[in-house]
Amino acid sequence: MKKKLWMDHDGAIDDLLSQLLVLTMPDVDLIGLSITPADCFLEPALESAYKLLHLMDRTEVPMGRGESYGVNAFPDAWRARPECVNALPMLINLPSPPDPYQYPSAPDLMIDTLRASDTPVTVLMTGPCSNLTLALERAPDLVEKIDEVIWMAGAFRTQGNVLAFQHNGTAEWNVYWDPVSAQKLLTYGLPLVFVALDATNHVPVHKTFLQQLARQADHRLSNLAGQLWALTIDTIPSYHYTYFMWDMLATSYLALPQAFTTEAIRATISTRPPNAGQTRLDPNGVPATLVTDVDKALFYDYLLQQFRA
Ligand code: AGV
Ligand code: CA
Repeated sequence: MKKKLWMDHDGAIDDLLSQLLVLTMPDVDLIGLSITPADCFLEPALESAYKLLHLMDRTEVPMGRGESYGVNAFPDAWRARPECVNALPMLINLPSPPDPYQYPSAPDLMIDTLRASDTPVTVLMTGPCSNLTLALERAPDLVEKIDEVIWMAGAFRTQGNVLAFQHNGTAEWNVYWDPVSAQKLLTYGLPLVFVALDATNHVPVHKTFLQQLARQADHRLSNLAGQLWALTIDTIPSYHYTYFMWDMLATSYLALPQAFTTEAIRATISTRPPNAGQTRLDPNGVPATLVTDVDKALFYDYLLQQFRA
């Protein structure tokens, strides 16, 4: 039986690539998609997400729009990237979505869709968790409808990637955007897998991979994926701005769990300066699973294989 999946992403380049990857997975049934306006502006990101559904013949997948805005905004230059995506040759002539304001609110759509499911649903989040936390606050019965939550978030035994005033650099962006929702999410006791910087630091988007992808560019998904990653190359030089396979790693966990090493942890999340959004190991914290490593060769090969579909 196919694994039912709800995906919530925040429209960055690797979020869109992750959506594409999900749509290549034969054993995954995407039953809903919501967009959080965190690492994206909402309207162009809804357009990108819709165009990718169109490209993969899946426009029947219901989409929800995130209406909650986090505490700590992402840089505008990152948020604007879906505008470039929508102008790519493979996407520019695809139909635009209906009026973005006609999309239902993400938490409401999530509640209706999960309640209507006869089997538990896996939730994949590649951005902040605000939509899921809002849905759970409005409908605590959803806990029974959720099989597992896979979340690209956190930095446990490594430094974070936020560089901001009032902050000491310990947090990862997806948690930092809305630390209060993240902390609340822990209280629901859901099976929660953190794909944190601890693991994603092992998988940068390196040029050798992009060269391999380019060699198979006669497959249209490889061509598109190569174009999408090329839009991130301006961020490469310094450590802080290396582009990693953040969301792609979390997404691959759905299909390749055997390639991942995990550890049972207990976690807490700070909600205040100077370490708002820091995820910490804490013996008195909430049980969760932390991905600590991945078989890198298997992972990169898997991406190349899926984009030959
Ligand atoms: O912290 C990683 C998260 C992932 O979900 N995002 C990017 C991925 O989608 C935030 C982020 C950190 N550094 C970035 C980010 C960068 N250099 N450009 C864009 N987004
Ligand atoms: Ca993201």
